[in-house]
Amino acid sequence: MASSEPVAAVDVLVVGAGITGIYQLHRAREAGFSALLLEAGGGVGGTWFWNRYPGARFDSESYTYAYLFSKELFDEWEWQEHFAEQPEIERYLNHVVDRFDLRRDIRLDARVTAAVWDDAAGRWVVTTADGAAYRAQFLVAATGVLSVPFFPDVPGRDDFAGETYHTGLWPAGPVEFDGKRVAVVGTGSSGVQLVPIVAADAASLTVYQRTANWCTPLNNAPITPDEQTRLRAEFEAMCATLHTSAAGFLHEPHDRATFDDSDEERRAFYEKMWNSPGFSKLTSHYTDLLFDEAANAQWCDFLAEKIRGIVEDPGTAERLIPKDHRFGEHRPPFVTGYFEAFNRPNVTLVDLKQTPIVRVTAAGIETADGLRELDMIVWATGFDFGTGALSRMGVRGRDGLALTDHWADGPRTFLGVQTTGFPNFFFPGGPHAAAGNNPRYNGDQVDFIVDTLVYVRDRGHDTIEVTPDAEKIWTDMVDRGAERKPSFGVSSYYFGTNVPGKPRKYLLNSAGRPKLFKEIDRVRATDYEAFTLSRSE
Ligand code: NA7
Repeated sequence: MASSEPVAAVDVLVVGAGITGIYQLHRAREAGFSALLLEAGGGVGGTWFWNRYPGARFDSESYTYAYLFSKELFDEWEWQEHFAEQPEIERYLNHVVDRFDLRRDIRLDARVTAAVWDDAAGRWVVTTADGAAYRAQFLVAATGVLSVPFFPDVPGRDDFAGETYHTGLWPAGPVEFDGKRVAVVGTGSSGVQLVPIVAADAASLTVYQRTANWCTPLNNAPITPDEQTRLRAEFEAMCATLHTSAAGFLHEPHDRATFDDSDEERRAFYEKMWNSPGFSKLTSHYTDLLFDEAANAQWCDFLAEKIRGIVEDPGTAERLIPKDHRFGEHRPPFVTGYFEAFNRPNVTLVDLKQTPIVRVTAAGIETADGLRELDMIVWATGFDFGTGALSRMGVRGRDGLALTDHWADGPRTFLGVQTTGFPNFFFPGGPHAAAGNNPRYNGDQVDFIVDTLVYVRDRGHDTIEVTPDAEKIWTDMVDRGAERKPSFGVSSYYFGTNVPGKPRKYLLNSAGRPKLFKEIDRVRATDYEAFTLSRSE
């Protein structure tokens, strides 16, 4: 359809049917706005729609990642495991969409290709790939931070004659590994989740690792009937913790530093950490883990010893032990049977620092030590994090300003929700959001945005736009905070350094969720002085 006539005109247009966009649609409708959601995929779920590779699962506890806005919803959905797998997550998100009758306001297979602010009309004009146009007073891009898969620029990548996949674009149909010679390139969170599953079926699996990661056990388990009962009984207390915790988890923070304990006590504590679930290895660890090099090194030594204890081949074990960064400098992956997979006779680790990829050929991958013939290559090579989706959406604000030009040196935001020159445009869960359990702080941003839309409406305004000063203060705060060392994720995709040519800028909020809370409170207390509000006469 090529049309200048909008197919729909709404108060709030949401882009993206991931966990944030679904919540945004629900909240906007509840607040009395007409709303519509455009989603590029053929189903809802966002990250949990596209990342359907075998082994994809939460690294946050299922019930802490789930929506908390409805006790009824919480009561009726029984998560099967503490860390749910992708199919259950996708079922859950579909259930939410149906449960709250959201599907009638969701358009699937609607990829946004342009979003242009019409200043005279005070409306956004949003176009999808099929040429359909939509008009909206407010545009909310809930397009995610891990939604644009990154393929490395390896010579000959398209020449490969076998099957090719990316973990972040996994097909809905079955992918058979049985009897095949499979390569997995990349050992971030996605690659290390996939490896044990491929290893169990494939004739051979070659894992191409550029950087070893500090992987620790996820320690997943089914949720027992007793635990299900307790979760429901303690719902209010759980919400109180999740709504206020700095990282959005239930884990109890520890009150001791590494060298407060004797060697023996420390050893026992490390064992406890090794056996504890998911992110508690960061959030419940010694208080100085990320701030004291010697403390961090003690934990890394313990982890290296664990890896050596699991992986039978000493050379492979050494290659799997990170030598170039400390624990927490990369986002730590959590694993189930990852190190054990390397004890299988069909699994080989290739260290790309020793033998880099030369090219991909029709037959397989050629590294500095020769060609390995393959039937399948899986690129587990990550994403254009943070700004990837927003910079591909053709966003133009006041006076035709392109978002990509405004952000040429990295994102500029206030609270990670608005940017100057783009009136009535919001992007919850985008760059400069806090780090931790995503739905919690993305949900904080959605709640703030809905309150803001209500504020604009109730005071008879038409537009709201963050001032250049407020944008600068927040952006400078993020950039300065990220240079303090050691900080979380200092050498990782959090800085965009995995994508050639991308400016090195911190893409999360270095001050975390408490700062977001504080600044939202300040916005309210100062009657939105960080924003310019206007009405058309
Ligand atoms: P990540 O964590 O960005 O991991 C990508 C992996 O791909 C990582 O091991 C990279 O090595 C590797 N990579 C990237 N480019 C290349 C090239 N050119 N050659 C070889 N290897 C390469 O993405 P994931 O999908 O695993 O996880 C993303 C997030 O999803 C994760 O943090 C969770 O939040 C869920 P590198 O480390 O750059 O040397």
